[in-house]
Amino acid sequence: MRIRLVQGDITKEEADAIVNAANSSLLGGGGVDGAIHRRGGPEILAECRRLRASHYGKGLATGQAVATTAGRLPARWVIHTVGPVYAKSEDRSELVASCYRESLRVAAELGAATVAFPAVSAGIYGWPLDDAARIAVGTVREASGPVEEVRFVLFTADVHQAFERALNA
Ligand code: AR6
Repeated sequence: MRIRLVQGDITKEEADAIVNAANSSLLGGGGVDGAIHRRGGPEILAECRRLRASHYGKGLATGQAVATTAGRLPARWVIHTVGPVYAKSEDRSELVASCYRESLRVAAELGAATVAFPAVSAGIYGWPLDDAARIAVGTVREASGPVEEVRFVLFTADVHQAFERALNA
């Protein structure tokens, strides 16, 4: 699996699949989730509602991932995953790793060769950047499967630098 770092807006990324740092409701929110729904249009939310009704009445569990089409986005699919909220009192890093692994598993099922990830849990959910980057890079490095390229699309310079440090470590 080739790993690339990009600083930019994931909603503009031409990848087979882009990953959304969603919440368990699957009904949208702020951050990258808000940007994906805004730019992708109402079809993504309509599909999320259908998924909720058919499979996730209680919400999508933290660490899991599920795909919809990508509406008006240049990608073909959006893979929605739910990262954990950061907590000092408890080590939830395995749940962050699970987001990357499960998203890659869903991507493989879809036949996606290129997958773009944001820094899951590193925004509103409060994860320290270096820690979030280390888990993301470490998990993808250990992953195997048919996905050919993973692109980390980092919105701001500080997150991009944290991922650079993790990649060079
Ligand atoms: N492209 C790429 N990355 C982005 C973009 C974008 N367009 N916009 C923001 N980021 P966050 P979380 C970065 O908060 O911490 C939502 O309300 C952002 O700078 O989007 O997992 C959901 O509904 C940060 O580095 O996700 C959940 O309730 C990274 O994406 C909650 O936030 C993740 O920040 C999830 O929180």
